Amino acid sequence: MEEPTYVVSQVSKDLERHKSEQMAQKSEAAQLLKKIEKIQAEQKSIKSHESELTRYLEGLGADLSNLKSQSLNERRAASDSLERLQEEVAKLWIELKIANGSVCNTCPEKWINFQRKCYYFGEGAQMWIQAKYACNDLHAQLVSIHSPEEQDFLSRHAKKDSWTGLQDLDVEGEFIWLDGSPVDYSNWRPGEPNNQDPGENCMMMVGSSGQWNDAFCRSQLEGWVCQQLATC
Ligand SMILES: [Ca+2]
Ligand SMILES: [Ca+2]
Repeated sequence: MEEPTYVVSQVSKDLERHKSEQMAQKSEAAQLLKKIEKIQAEQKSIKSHESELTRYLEGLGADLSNLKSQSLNERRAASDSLERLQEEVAKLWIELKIANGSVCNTCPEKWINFQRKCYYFGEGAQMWIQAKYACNDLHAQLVSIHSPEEQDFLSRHAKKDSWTGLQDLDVEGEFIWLDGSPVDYSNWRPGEPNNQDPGENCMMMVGSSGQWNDAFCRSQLEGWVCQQLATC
């Protein structure tokens, strides 16, 4: 049989060892916890970086699409100005030829020349807006009229009720020509323009007389007259 003192000392030793083992485990656990916290913090920081990066990329994308639409608009504006300039040059060229005494009376086939313009007398049921586009398709515009002589020429050639380029679509009662030329002559039928219901905003030349009437733009007339400048 062992001595009691020995047994006590043995148990005490075991207890000490056990305690120190427990402490080691605790410190190991604490270290692990620290590691986990560190990893969690890193994950958090990565996530926040990720969302920052995403925002940055989205910002870049928006900038890029802004730039694209900006440059598209600029290109459009430039091509509009170029077109206007070309028209101006063409007009000036003709002015110059006239000033030099040249006669500008060349018109495309099926067009009729009078003074400085060529006229196309379109036929077939068209609303005003359709007639406008039909002229545009021919690289022309609905006609504008500026003198009794021009009116007389048109009255002789337009046998049907015909759409022209005079309209007060923007401001009621303020008639303007589509080609931007001044309203310096008129040939209204007595009592016109009367803007009858449901609102008459497009001028037609009456076939029988050539006199003017403001008509309902969506009426289908049988005729329409286009103009372009004669070439030299
Ligand atoms: Ca009107
Ligand atoms: Ca009328």
